[in-house]
Amino acid sequence: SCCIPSFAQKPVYNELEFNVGPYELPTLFKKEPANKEEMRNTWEKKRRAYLLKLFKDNMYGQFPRKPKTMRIELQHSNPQALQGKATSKQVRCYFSKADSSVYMDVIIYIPNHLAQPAPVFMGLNFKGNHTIHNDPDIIISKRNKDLLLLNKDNGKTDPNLRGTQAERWELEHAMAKGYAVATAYYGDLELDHAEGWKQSLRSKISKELGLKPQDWAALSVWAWGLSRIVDYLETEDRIDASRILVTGHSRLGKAAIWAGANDTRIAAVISNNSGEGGAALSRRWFGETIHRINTSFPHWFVEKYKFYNNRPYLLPFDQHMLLALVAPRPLYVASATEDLWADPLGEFLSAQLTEPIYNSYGLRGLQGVSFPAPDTPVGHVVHYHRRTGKHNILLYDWQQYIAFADQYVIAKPEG
Ligand code: GTR
Repeated sequence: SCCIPSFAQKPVYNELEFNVGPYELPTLFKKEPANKEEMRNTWEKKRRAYLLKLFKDNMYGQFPRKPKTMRIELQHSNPQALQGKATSKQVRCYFSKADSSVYMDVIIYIPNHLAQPAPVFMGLNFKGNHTIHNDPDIIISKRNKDLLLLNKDNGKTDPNLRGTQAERWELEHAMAKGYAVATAYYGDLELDHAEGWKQSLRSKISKELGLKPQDWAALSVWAWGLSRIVDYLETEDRIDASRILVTGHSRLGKAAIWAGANDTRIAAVISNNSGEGGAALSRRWFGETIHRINTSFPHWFVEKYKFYNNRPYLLPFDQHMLLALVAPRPLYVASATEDLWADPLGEFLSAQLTEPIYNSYGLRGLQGVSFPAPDTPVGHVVHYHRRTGKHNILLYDWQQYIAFADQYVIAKPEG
């Protein structure tokens, strides 16, 4: 038709604002509610569940319940970890009674100086628990070795190096600020390659959960794992389970948002450089595109999502609607200046477009804010920043997330 841009002719990757062209986003509601009260009502009673279903059916796949036979076993604990500043605990979550190979190892650090239960940052890690710090107590992930042996890690995995991802976790900083940190290796849930699902819990326990392996996809499996970490955190006396923040970088940021959308026990969502398939608008043809992501990572989304490769305009949603599923809980979206692949402007606009839903709860997000200069956090219950530098999660990012958590998750003020 006259108004539908011909996406088929567009490059599968674009870094020129000029090439974005016009696009029209679907609206949060089919029929604009008459007032805030009606909006909030419709959102809670109908629209939210409907959108969640659309995201499941067309993009991420199903998000099953907790397995009935899940059990948690303590593997190791150290009350004097990190030079006495924290207590560490390592637990193994078994998901199936019948198959003991289906498990996820969770490590948690809880600050020792707190008189009350700790709020907690929870997120998956890329390379194994032993890479988040050089703490010699951390059990080395065996599955991470599997990935190396399979030669499917693109040279990124070194199972022998402790602490190689420490700058992405900043444990000491979190402890000093009074936050616990909980993480698990995402490969425990599903190894990140096209055939990973065959060895993963997707092929082993889908049936127990009433699904077929192809009813969900890797991002849903990772997100579901985050919900299982929540199950564990709810059993920890020294954790304040009403203050669980989910965080994630890049593909794990996509998983973090999807977990937060599904699991309302999660008190706040932090998306670090999640980009395409995460916070960034899909119709805005900038950086990575649906076509490109489905080609490089065919296992991340359900088969049906490939239909939208060159037809994002036919999607019944866009990613601002995913972010809106986090409302009214605090939401932080962050980009990096050199990370054009993740489309910083598309991430900002998407976060800003959640505003009507937050407003209907009497809260303020990114209303009236323009795309900020680098290293300038903006907003209220919805926050945004664009760190100077590359695609990564660094101390600067953590500092902003912790300040945000202090203000909106601990103090919980209005708007
Ligand atoms: C890229 C992918 C992005 C992002 C990133 C990451 O290759 O295209 O969508 O997920 O990987 O996870 O670091």
